[in-house]
Amino acid sequence: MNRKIALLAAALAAISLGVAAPAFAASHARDTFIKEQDLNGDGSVSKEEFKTGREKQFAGIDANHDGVLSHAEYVGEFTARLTKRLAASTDTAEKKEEERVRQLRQADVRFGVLDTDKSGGITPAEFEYSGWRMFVTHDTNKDGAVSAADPVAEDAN
Ligand SMILES: [Ca+2]
Ligand SMILES: [Ca+2]
Ligand SMILES: [Ca+2]
Repeated sequence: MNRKIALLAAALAAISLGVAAPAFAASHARDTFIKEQDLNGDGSVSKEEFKTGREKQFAGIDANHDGVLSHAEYVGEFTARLTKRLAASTDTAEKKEEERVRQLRQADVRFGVLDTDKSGGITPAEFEYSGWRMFVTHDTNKDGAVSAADPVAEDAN
């Protein structure tokens, strides 16, 4: 192979990688979504399954059972899961700390997004709204279920 062709091949490889990477990330996100929400294990997340799962999740986060997720409850529940995940990770202590800080910052941002009316608490309606937006994003073929049959949207992540 002469040098020009080799350069061209490398450039083409870089381009196709650039196109493939977001799709891969999106399909990874879809598959994680299915793994987390597919309660009966048939590989597809129905609307009913998703609704049941989200209600359970809400109840699990609402530690004081007042029907609203406070910032402390939301971040606290996330921190507990994050701590478990980091404990199982083989990364260096330094990397884990970096990841912990980054993830907690993201959880803080997510709380702000979920709390659409900025009341300082997430209501069931707010939680449901964000859930359905996520469901609709993944259900790209609009058949009312999220499965591997849904082509991944390039901009979903
Ligand atoms: Ca299912
Ligand atoms: Ca609460
Ligand atoms: Ca679908």
